[in-house]
Amino acid sequence: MSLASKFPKLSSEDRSQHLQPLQNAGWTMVEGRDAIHKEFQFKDFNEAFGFMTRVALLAEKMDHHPEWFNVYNKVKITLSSHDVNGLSQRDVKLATFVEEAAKKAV
Ligand code: H2B
Repeated sequence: MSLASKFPKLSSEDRSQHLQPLQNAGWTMVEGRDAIHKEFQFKDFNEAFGFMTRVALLAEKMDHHPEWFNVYNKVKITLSSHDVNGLSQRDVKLATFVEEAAKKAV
């Protein structure tokens, strides 16, 4: 079974149930694209890169990778599922983990 059939594009019901909490936490919809975005700021590069490392390990395990950009202590992250050309439950899972990892950043 393909990933796209296991994790289809989020329905509007999924969106109000799973996307709304992330939007309340500061994730925003990307203009012109079915994707979510958030910018994080850490104390310094070490903290930012530690956070990125923890996210990278889950991303690789999930085979679901963020689009991201880092300068010193800032990390900008965009999540979308390329195979469905939009948001899927894999983005919800990764974004939820990203939130936890950012809270625990040291
Ligand atoms: N990451 C994201 N965000 N979306 C995908 O559809 C995706 C991915 N597909 N990482 C994976 C890798 C695919 O390209 C590889 C070949 O499994």
